[in-house]
Amino acid sequence: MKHTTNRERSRVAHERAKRVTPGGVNSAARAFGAVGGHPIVIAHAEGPWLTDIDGNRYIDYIGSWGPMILGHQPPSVKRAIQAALEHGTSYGAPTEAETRLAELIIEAVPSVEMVRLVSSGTEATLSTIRLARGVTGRDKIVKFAGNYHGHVDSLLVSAGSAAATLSVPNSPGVTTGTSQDTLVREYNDVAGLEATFAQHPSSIAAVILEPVCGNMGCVTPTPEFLQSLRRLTSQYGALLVFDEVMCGFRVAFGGAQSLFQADPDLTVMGKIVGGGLPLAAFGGKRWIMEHVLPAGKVFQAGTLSGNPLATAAGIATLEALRDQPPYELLERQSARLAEGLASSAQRHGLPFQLNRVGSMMTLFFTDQPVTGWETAKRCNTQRFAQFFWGLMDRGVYWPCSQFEALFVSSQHDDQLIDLTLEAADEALAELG
Ligand code: KE4
Repeated sequence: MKHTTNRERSRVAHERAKRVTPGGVNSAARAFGAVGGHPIVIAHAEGPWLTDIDGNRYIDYIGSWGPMILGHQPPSVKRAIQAALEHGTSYGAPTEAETRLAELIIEAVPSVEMVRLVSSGTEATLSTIRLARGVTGRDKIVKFAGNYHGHVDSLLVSAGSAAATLSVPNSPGVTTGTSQDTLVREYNDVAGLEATFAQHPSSIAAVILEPVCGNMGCVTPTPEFLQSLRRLTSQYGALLVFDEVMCGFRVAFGGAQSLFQADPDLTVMGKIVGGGLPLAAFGGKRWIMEHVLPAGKVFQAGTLSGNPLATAAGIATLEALRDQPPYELLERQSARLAEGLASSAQRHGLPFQLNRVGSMMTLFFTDQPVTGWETAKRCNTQRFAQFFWGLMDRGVYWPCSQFEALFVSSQHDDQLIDLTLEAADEALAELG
């Protein structure tokens, strides 16, 4: 595998960026904090490829942290954005495209009857938490360690993703007053959840989780856990919120809830639904959503909500996923990648776990099954960092943290999977 090690222009660009932007990045998740070195600065992306400003090409397994399920610059999405651009970029007034996208989301996601569009996953989850509290008149929220729901104050408690990666699961600036209403439990811990509801029988507004977790690395819920979530929230009058920002439209067109035949009250969506542009959404049962202002009294608003370019990208993406579903191809390619990684790690005598749901997966460097944060946090993150750079030097761009998922796109063909496995085998051999 060709070695890519000259990244001088990226290094200089990052030094310049650090003078004007905290850490030289506009999202902490990109800072390479867990793997050392400096981020690579991107010049171009097309299909499954990223090209950095030093001219190095990488097979991309981040896909912008999930949105690029069709690869970069899918022609139909690009055309839709260009066509929308002819009519302007933002009006601050309703458009038919917003209704069209809402109708597509309702068609795709089984439990969703009504939708509000926003500009980021964080905005979608904070609006959903406010709605749950407004509808139930209750204060407490249950979340799970290692789950990340964006940088919402009340949910930045034992959070995953960059919060876990950079060891600030409880960020400075989140007040005691805010976090006191957030109850944190271990993912997949049914007894813990039962005890929580028994302790707080009438003050829990909602339980929020990633129904397929990506933000402590990929972790799947047990059937018992999923059933207990619905049983307990219904029994105690709390709302069940699926944060499908990452797994929505990813693990299936209808997201994790369609895969698991689950029936949440509210669903948070993002990433894929915006086709790579800033758009997210929250939706759910009509009787709940009709509490959102101006239909109801729970405040929610946003200058760029339902932005014409972003709705065009979202519509084109969801129509592509609906009309030419890539999920069988994604399953085939992802299974090949996972099997290849596992046999390489085995051959090199490395303790590992590989968790996968469809085209999102994580290779954990640990000898015990990863079922929640208590097990995820025991991974060998130094070994992960070495593996990351071994791949990077061989032209494969992996998530820059053990506590993230990687994503396969419809553009990752057999040849690219083979090239990836060749690079991974060499990188794993170096870890022994
Ligand atoms: P954004 O505000 O980043 O659009 O969405 C927040 C969010 C909410 N819920 C889930 C399940 C998520 O995964 C995310 C964002 N995911 C991270 C990556 N793990 C985004 C990367 C970043 O923060 O730059």
